[in-house]
Amino acid sequence: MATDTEREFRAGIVALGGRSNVGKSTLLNRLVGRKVAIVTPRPQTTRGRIMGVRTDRDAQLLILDTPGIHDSPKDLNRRMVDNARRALGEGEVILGVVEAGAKLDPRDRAALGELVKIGAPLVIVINKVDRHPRENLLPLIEELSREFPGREIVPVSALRGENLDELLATVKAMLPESPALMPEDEYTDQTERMIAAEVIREKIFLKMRQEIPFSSAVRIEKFVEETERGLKRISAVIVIERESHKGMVIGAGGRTLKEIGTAARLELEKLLDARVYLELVVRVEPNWTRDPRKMSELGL
Ligand SMILES: Nc1nc2c(ncn2[C@@H]2O[C@H](COP(=O)(O)OP(=O)(O)O)[C@@H](O)[C@H]2O)c(=O)[nH]1
Ligand SMILES: [Mg+2]
Repeated sequence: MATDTEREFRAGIVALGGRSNVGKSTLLNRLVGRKVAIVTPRPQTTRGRIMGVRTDRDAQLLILDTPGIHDSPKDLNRRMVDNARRALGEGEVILGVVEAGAKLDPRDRAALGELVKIGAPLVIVINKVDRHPRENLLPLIEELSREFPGREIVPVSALRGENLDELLATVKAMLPESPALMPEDEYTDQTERMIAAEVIREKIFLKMRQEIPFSSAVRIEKFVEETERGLKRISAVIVIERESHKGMVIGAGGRTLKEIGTAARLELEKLLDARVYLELVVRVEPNWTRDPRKMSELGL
């Protein structure tokens, strides 16, 4: 019988790929067991590489979330796709996430085609099975196995946490034998500053319409811990591109900005396990989405 010390342990980097909005970030949060990546109903929410860590008795997964691969002439979007490609290149296993449906979405086919080219072992994950009738699943699996022969295909619902055990077993079997790569209690490589900026950005995505979310960013200017009071004081700037957007983000009597701030603060208090004092201001920085230095300073 195998004793604990004989049992093999596996560890490695698992990268999530696929087009925007298929549920990569939701899947990451599920696999980690807590929120490490922001999620919204809108595409292009994720901008950079975000690592979540899952440690089990038999394996440790360093899971990389990536922005969706998409075509766009915009500098900001190109940078997001570059970030995605770089992170995907790190994957020892790639999870190619597609959406369930009666047929394979052509955009998912294209995304999988790109992921195959990277060359790392690829698992195809059919997500959102909860949204579609069961009888659609088999034809979709057949279509995928015809087009991408020899690949493991695992249907899941990231939202409901369905069939993740099968996905985990499949992925673990593909990882190399290795001791843990991160401390066991670590769940992300993001700093609290980064988490704060992302959560504020999520609330902007949820509150604002049109292109405002896509052309805004968040800069944390101050992050002070008052440990003895269990308080974190955060000052953040919402960076937007156009003067005409300023009034919309602030809202009549400052209402919209206040709602963004309150939603962000409440969530941050949970995530950072502390009381949070959040000060938010809006600043116009024309053309930041075209300025490489600004973009990297804003975490892109
Ligand atoms: N019904 C359903 N919705 C999901 C599932 N996974 C993700 N979503 C939703 O799809 C949208 C995009 O999710 P997100 O994780 O941000 O996608 P990403 O752009 O690939 O990272 C959000 O509204 C999620 O709540 C799922 O398994 N079932
Ligand atoms: Mg995402």
